[in-house]
Amino acid sequence: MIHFVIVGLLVVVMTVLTYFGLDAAGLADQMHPVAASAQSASIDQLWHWEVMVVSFLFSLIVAPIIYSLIVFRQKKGEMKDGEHMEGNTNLEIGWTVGPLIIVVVFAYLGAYSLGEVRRVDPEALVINVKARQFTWTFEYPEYGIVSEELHLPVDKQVVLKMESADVIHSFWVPEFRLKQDIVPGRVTEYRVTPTLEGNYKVRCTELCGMSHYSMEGPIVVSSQADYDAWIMEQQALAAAAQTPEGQGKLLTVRNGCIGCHSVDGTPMTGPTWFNLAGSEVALADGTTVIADDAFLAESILDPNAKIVAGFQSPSVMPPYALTDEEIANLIAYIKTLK
Ligand code: HEC
Ligand SMILES: [Cu+2]
Repeated sequence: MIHFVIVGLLVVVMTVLTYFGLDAAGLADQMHPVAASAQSASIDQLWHWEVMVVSFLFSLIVAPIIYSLIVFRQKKGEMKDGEHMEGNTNLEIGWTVGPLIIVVVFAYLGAYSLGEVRRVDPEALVINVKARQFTWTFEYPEYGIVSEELHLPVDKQVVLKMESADVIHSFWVPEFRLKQDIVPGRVTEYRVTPTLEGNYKVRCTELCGMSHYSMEGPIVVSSQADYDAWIMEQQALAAAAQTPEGQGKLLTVRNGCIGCHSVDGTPMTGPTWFNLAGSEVALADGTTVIADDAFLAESILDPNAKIVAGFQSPSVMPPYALTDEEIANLIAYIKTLK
């Protein structure tokens, strides 16, 4: 009997030590980045209970093993076999019912948390998200705005309707605690109510190609007033972009070109557009070509037709089906980059 009491105490002590050890190592509650959404509360709570139960189960197994190894080891000169035992009904009932209760309780907590996370606000702000290698584009259908930054008003539910232009991506904002895959051919939803003003980042968490690591986008959660001001500013910018060059610039955001091409000479996945128009471009096959309108148009419509020297063949750039007018606007814009 005394053994049970001692082991019981050891389990309790070890549970506490394991929990605080995990916490100190940044694996329990302290690990989290700041919680910035209404949805994070129930998720953090669930995680908290899971780490507690994990600490207890770990101790429940390890403490008796270590205790038995030390206390019941074979004494010097002792040659007998151990006592023979067969079955223990109480133990079997215990290890069936105990885990059953834990699983049922966590199923309940999990379902509760999922319900909280999915709770629909019919007034939610709708934003369309386009994910493509390797950029995020956010479209505000109510306002006719397209942006590379996701601006959200605080304390208002937003539903992101997300689509992929190519492969599977995943929308993850650690501070919001939620993550959702984006699968080609489907629209997936991500519902969140930001509760803390600040700057965050969306990261793609689905390995989606060469520059997956750089598939990040800024998120700004601000007061309703700042959000409204941003919307007005974006609307003004969109109105000012009625020139071919302006339209072209918008197209480079909308189509994710700037995820691979810089406009200021910075090296990225693709060649920079800075000083590109009219220049002599060395190609992978050893020849050169002048970057005139025809070359630029061909490069956009059929990237594999001519590969720029120093880049992979086949090209990592996807072919774009754009209208003649869109191509002309893009070229007009690229020509301004000097
Ligand atoms: C996934 C990355 C990626 C995206 C997105 C992308 N490109 Fe490219 N692009 C490249 C790479 C890599 C090359 C060089 C290889 C080649 O010639 O195809 C290239 C080449 C080009 C060239 C050839 C000339 C040069 O030196 O830059 C043009 C023009 C161009 N891209 C325009 C565009 C436009 C316009 C878009 C958007 C509609 C776009 N690209 C989207 C990666 C990309
Ligand atoms: Cu991705």
